[in-house]
Amino acid sequence: MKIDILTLFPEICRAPLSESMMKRAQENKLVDLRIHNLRDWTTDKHHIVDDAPFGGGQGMVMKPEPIFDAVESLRGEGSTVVLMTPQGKRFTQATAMELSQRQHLIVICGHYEGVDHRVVEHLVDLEISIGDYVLTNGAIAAAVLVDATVRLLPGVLGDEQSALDDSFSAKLLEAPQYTRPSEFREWKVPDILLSGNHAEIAAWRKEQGLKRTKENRPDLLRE
Ligand code: JBZ
Repeated sequence: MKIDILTLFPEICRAPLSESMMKRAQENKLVDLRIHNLRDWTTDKHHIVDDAPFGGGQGMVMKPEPIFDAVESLRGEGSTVVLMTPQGKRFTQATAMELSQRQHLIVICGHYEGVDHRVVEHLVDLEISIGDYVLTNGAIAAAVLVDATVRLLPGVLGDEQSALDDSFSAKLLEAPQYTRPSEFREWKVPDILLSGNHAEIAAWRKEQGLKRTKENRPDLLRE
């Protein structure tokens, strides 16, 4: 899979996508990830990427020309153009699974107050938001989307089973985990986990997962 990220702040995406599993996915050629500075597609002397909104209002809006030029220079037959925006559809595990089937993603990061709407109307295939909270910067959202998508590519996870085992694929939260020491500051690990009885451990985990889901994410049980 090929992924191009377009942002005014490439360093914000670079670090989180250059470690651990994402690093290995790139080294193993499972994903070809390129992070571009949108300013590279400006043609004016001052490399201007934003301007005041028509109709008035606070802040600045991203100009369409560098975004169109960048996407048109990068896109091909199998490209999907995604815009990270608070006005987008909510990103879920199902979205990550769909995106992981695409050949080529071009991810445009929103900055400032937003992007000229002609980008949405005439260039973008999907408008996506990672959640209902306010970010200053679409590059943070893009790093989240790319991480969640790339880890689903065949060969990226060490254990092929672990993608299917995850909370949001199973629609139930995971049970608590413990490691050594079995006693820490007088707090003991549940006896059952030290018992070696795998059937009872599995039943305990199921029950604990359900309990946590009821407490923390009752919305998952109503879906
Ligand atoms: C996103 C203006 O640029 C932004 C600002 C916030 C923001 C995005 C882009 S994308 N939040 C999200 O996915 O939640």
